[in-house]
Amino acid sequence: MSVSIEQRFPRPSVMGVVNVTPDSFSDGGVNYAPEDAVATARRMHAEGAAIVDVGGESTRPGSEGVSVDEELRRVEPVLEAVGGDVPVSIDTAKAAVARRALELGAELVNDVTALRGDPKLVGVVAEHDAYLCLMHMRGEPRTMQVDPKYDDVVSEVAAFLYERLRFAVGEGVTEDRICLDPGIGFGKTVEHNFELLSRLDVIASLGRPVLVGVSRKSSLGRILGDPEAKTGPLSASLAAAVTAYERGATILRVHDVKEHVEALTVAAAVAR
Ligand code: HH2
Repeated sequence: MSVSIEQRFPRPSVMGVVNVTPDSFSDGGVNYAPEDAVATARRMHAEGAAIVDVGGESTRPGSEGVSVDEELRRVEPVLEAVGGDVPVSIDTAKAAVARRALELGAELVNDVTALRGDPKLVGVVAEHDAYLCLMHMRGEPRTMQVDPKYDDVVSEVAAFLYERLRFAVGEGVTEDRICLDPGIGFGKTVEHNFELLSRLDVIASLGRPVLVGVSRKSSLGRILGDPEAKTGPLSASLAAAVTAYERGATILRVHDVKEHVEALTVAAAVAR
């Protein structure tokens, strides 16, 4: 019997971010060398991360993609070194990268394209019975922040996630392996992002666990008064994570694991 994603990740669980990239918006380059990424992954696990999300392609606004070979070159040595002792998720939209990661012990595939990027990815997830995160993104990273518009961002994101959930299940992924993510910062203004966080219960009412990645995102810096901010500080990230948890988030994707585990432990004690 496989373990459902709800059982595997009790509310709240922390996902640590390890970007094996030279250009991520949030931690650009600090984990680009495999030995640094491995050390970060081990530290995050020791600090209480339920899983560590390893990615080899930046999706920051304006970024271009990287090739399969380059993405594999970045993530493979990290997965080889930690696979087995640190629970790992692979942040990729590419079937070949996901397949290799799952062979090396990854448990979850985190696809920011919600299975629209590579038609072969859904089959890889189904075949390995992996956990899957489906995220909402409007457009693609290169252009997504160019004047995003919605009539009602929350109902449009919810409808999209519901459609992608039905697609994944129709293609053979077990429903209880799937979580959903509103995609904070992916084709959204500051107002859209805060409305999604504020009405996260609508996304949670789709019946699947909700993952939220708001850590260090530019909307946090902008709400604090800098209209040009590219990132947001830790204090703001913690407030956003705790309030997302209170509105139904299960998994919080974060860069500062220790601080988020501490904040969420307190929030959970209050919620109980
Ligand atoms: N955000 C980023 C990347 N992957 N995956 C999910 N499920 N949800 C998110 O909100 C999310 C994500 C962007 O953050 P980061 O990894 O720090 O930066 P970059 O894409 O520049 O590597």
